Amino acid sequence: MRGESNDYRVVVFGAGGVGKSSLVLRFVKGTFRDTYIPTIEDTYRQVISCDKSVCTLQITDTTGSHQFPAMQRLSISKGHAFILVFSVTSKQSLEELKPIYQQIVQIKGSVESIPIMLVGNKCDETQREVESREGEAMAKEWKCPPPAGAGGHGGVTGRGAR
Ligand SMILES: Nc1nc2c(ncn2[C@@H]2O[C@H](COP(=O)(O)OP(=O)(O)OP(=O)(O)O)[C@@H](O)[C@H]2O)c(=O)[nH]1
Ligand SMILES: [Mg+2]
Repeated sequence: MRGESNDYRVVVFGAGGVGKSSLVLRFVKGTFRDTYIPTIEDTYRQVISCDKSVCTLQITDTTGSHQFPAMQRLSISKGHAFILVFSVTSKQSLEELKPIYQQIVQIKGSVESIPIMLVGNKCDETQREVESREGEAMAKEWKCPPPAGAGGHGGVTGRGAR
């Protein structure tokens, strides 16, 4: 966790409908819904204990539509860590993460000290377009930790985050 301020901001990016809000709501409220309500932008605050101190974790759930580039830039500037979500049912959704990653690199200067996690969601679906190894290759290229959930535990949304 970051030093003095104890305020830690995580931003969730990804194409429309990949399941960003589902992941965030599962984490924050423990719920899952089947209905799809597109997000403009939502922020959740949680007070958590980390390394024996109390921190405020602020999670920003962004829009998957590319209508608000200024909001995207602002979220990147303010963010300390990033979760990049794609759906394993859509190769396009993995492609759409590339310009977002590039913009993080551009705005932050260097991503060496910035935690970035790649999440392949909807792995419960049978119509797969992205294989695990493709996600893993992308994670390696971007120096992210291995894709979340790899190793076979239950998933994050309660459906199929991996
Ligand atoms: N099968 C399956 N469906 C999921 C999963 N996660 C989310 N969904 C469904 O996918 C749809 C879109 O989920 P959202 O979480 O709203 O997607 P989003 O990325 O926040 O979309 P935007 O806010 O428009 O960018 C909803 O109908 C969810 O129920 C999953 O792991 N598996
Ligand atoms: Mg959403």
